[in-house]
Amino acid sequence: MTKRVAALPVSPALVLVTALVTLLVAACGGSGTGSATASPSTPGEGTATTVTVTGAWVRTGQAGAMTAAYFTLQNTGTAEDALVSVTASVGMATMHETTTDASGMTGMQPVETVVIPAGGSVSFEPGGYHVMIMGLSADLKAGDKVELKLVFKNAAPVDVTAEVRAS
Ligand SMILES: [Cu+2]
Repeated sequence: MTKRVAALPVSPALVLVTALVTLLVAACGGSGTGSATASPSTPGEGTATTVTVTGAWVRTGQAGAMTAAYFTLQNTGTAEDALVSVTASVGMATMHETTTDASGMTGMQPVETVVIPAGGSVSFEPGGYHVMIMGLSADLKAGDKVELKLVFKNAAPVDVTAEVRAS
C-alpha cells in the first residue's frame, strides 16, 4: 500500500504514535506467545518418578479366551508419568479403555499410553481403563496368580502379582 501518505514528510508526532502502537502490539504478542511457549518441565533422565501399583486382579477366564486385568496406579513423584505398556504371563496384553457414546452404546478401544499426573492416581477398573489379555494360555480360576509387568515412560518397570477372582 504505497499511497500518497507514505510520501508525506513524517512528523515527530506520527513517529511517536507509531512507536506506541508498535509497543502495544509487541506487548500483546509477547504475552500470548510467552504463555504458549512456556514449556512444561519435561521429565527426563534424572527425574525421580515413582509409581506404585496396588489392588491388581485379573478376572477368571477360559483357555483361549480373553479376560481383563485391573489395578490402581499411584504416582508419588513430582513429575507426570505414563503407563506405556503391560505384559502378562498368561496371554497377550493390551491397554484398553471402555467408553460409552451419547446413545449409551458401550465399546472399547486400545490406548497407547495412560498418563498419571504428578501426585495423582489412575484406576483401571471395570467400565474404564483395563488391560485386555487375549489368548489365555490356560484356564484362570479364582485364586490363581498372574504376573504382570508394567512399563512406564519414566519410572522403573513394576512387576506385580495379580490375584485371579470372579469380580
Ligand atoms: Cu478391552
